[in-house]
Amino acid sequence: MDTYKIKYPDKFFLLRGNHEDAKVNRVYGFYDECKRRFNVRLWKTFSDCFNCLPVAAVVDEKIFCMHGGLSPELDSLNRIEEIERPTEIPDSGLLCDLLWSDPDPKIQGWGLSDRGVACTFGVDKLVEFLDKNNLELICRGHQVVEDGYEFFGQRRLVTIFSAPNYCGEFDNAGAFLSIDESLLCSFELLKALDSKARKTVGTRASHNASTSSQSLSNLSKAISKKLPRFGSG
Ligand SMILES: [Mn+2]
Repeated sequence: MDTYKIKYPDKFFLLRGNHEDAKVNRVYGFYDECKRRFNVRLWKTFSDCFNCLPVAAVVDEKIFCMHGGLSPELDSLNRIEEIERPTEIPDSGLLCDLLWSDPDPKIQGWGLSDRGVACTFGVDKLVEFLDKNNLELICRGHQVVEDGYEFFGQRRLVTIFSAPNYCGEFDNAGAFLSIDESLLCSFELLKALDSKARKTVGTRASHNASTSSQSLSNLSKAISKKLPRFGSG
């Protein structure tokens, strides 16, 4: 991914996730992999790079993207521009929430996260924030979802998870979202291997690379042009 950024700096954009943080990836494998394949200095260089990564993006003024989700401290997008970089990810506050929070269909307002860090938010907070800021959709990751993508809150938020069979322990499909110039959204799916196939090839499974688009055309009737619509790709 970093190589793409170097090769196409004006056309390729990476956002920071909660694992782009030395405290976290020291423990969850990235440090060990750097050390095993190269050296600890490389891991430190990556950490410096991660501390500079942007934390959110807006596609065509309508689709708000981040890794985790909303924050009670986020009243407008300007708050994000005030975050100074480079920075580590603090244990609480706006930056922490953007990279760690999750939607929760069972609550209203803000809730405590089972993760023990950041918060959860209900549909009410989602709709309130989007409407106030003239945005249509939040696009985020951070949670394994069975089909690779999953809607929340009347399709005002979508969770996208691109790694099929996450860690070799889940049967989830992977997905990525394509958005065309008219903001027509379509999902490309990476199918999960079933457990039998996974056993045969082991955890370094090469996944069925064929992708298929998912038709979600019923939404496109309701929304006018130049707003995010979900259709067949
Ligand atoms: Mn995450």
